[in-house]
Amino acid sequence: MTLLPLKIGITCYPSVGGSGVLATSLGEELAQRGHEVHFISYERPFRLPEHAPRIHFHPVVINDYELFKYPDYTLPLSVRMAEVSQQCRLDILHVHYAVPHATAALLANAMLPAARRPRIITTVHGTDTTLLGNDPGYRPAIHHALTRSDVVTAVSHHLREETRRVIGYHGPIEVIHNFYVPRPPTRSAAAVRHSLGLHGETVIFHASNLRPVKRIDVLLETVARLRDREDWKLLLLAGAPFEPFARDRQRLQLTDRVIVREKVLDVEEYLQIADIGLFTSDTESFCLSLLEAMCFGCPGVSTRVGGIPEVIEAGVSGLLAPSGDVEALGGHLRRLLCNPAERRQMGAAARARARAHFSAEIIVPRYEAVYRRALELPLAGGPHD
Ligand code: GMT
Repeated sequence: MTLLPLKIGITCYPSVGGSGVLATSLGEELAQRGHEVHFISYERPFRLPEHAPRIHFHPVVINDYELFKYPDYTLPLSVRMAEVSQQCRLDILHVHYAVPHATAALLANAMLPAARRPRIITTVHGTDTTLLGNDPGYRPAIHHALTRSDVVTAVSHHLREETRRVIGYHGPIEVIHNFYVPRPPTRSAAAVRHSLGLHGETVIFHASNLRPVKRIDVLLETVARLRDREDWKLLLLAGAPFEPFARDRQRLQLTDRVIVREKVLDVEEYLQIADIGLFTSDTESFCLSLLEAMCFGCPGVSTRVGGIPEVIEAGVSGLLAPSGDVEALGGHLRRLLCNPAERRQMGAAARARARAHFSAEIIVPRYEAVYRRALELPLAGGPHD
């Protein structure tokens, strides 16, 4: 049976960050599979191609009225969602990161006649549950939004359990892991190494937004444990200013060892020269950056937190250590630095695992199945909403 293509609205944070990257890739993949995709956000997602067939972008205009101490995003977003749903006859509105996107989607549906309401799919990504879910100013709103969504998905089993525990939401949550589609780098590996002043060093790779949960202090302390004679550099792609950590880098005598690049958009340029991924987060629902590194044949050394054990098979595709355990993390790094053969073997296993479990071919059909199932459901809420 041939299934008709769907009209799908996607709302996400457009800036550098795992949930936005995932949502953008999903939209691109859906459009390539024949669906019509409408992104609704305050900015064009940074990885969204300008002229791709069946991809549209609808900006949300936010006015900064003097009478508001804080500009409001939720209401203009909900109005835009309602307009796009009505004009483009959306079947599905898929919101990534619950706050405030899921609430705005519910509000949009309440503004629409019943026949024009898209089904609402909410994907929780991490801190919407683990951080904001612990804030009494947000928790009841998140609980309400999840309860009223047609389908809720989470990016790991761990996040599903946390959403139940922290938010107290006990409805169904489908686990759909992250996926990643690398883009071909535009420069050669040799050109990138040259631009970074690298010679034969092994490259330890880290990319994140440097928020406290990423434990950049632990990351720097870990590499500081490596013996001097080992030939390595840490390449740190920072989605936020590195300046607050510059003193630590100096104190630990790492100035020559740590290369920082801020606000990098073309992450693949650097991933292609990475040898070992290093991730030291206190919590992580999945860790898309770790998967990105795995796709480039890079074994990960990481903390055993959150959903990370669902991504790495410890001892096969990477090595895990307890949260904050600088000694253990440093030991793992040293092991991979000193054993290139083992490193390459684990890297190959990491790449194979990424392909087998976290590729677009595996993950995107799972979202399509969720959409088709949601369309079979009676409209959530009903006309009284
Ligand atoms: O890691 C961040 O702080 C960014 C955050 C986001 O919302 O963009 O990432 C979250 O979503 C990613 C995509 O699902 C996950 O891979 C990250 O693990 C998750 N971050 C946390 O749980 C801290």
